[in-house]
Amino acid sequence: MKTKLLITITILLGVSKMNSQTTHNLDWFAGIGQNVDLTIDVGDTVIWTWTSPNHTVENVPGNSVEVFDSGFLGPIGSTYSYTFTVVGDNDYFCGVHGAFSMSGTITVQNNLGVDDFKIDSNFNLYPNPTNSILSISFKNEIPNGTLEVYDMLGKKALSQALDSNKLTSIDISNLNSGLYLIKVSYEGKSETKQFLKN
Ligand SMILES: [Cu+2]
Repeated sequence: MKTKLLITITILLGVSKMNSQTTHNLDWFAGIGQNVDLTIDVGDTVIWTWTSPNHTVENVPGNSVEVFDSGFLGPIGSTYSYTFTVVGDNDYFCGVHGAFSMSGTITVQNNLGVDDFKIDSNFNLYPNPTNSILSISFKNEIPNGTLEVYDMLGKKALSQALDSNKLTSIDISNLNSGLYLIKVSYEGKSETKQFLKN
């Protein structure tokens, strides 16, 4: 059911291919810093590639919903691959160089399609696709909240405060063409939809 919905909506949006499972690549080297962060969907795979020698990739015990450990790998060009299957945050670091030099967080979210296309959705986007102003209309008044736009790699592209109007809009003219997610958060809830920037 979910797959059919996704396929239908993908065709409607004129996108020829959208994999539900994505592979994300990260370079992994001494001194990369403490913000080697990614936001991914359940079922996505992250591949770390050693671009300097001698590291591990391992979860921070107690600050990670999954347990993973590459073990020590020496040579440049070594890779470690892990597929995330649980929603939540995973802090991780290099056990050789330490968290100060090499660490980050993999945030795992629900797949698209679970909440995005539910019938009792509280907001609508139009026009979609668009290349400049995306309007967002709500069924009910929105007290206070935020509106965030993410690209398909999970990188935040825009964010804006929501006011208490039923209708708001966001200027997306500076975004590159492609698929994006818009996440609306209010009263401790959030809802995500897709739009196409053309
Ligand atoms: Cu290291």
